[in-house]
Amino acid sequence: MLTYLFVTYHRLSTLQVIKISFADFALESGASSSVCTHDTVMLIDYDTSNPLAYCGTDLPSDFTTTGDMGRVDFYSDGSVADRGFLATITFVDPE
Ligand SMILES: [Ca+2]
Repeated sequence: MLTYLFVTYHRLSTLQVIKISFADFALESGASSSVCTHDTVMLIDYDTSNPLAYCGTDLPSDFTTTGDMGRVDFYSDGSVADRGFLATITFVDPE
């Protein structure tokens, strides 16, 4: 069974951007360290076209959107589950 979770963050009526910080991260690794073919977290900045994909156990760097919209996608396939992830979402002034 595949599991999908999509969470969209949209900060209304403000000039702030969205910051996503990971405190814990452990997802099933992909076929190689650079390709996530199984369980994946994707971080999407709506103002750019390059989503970032993460799997394995390396903690992703802090992610800050360009504008006021961002999305976290989580995909999990039907076998091998690891611990998952813990992230904090905050709204911050752009740098
Ligand atoms: Ca899996």
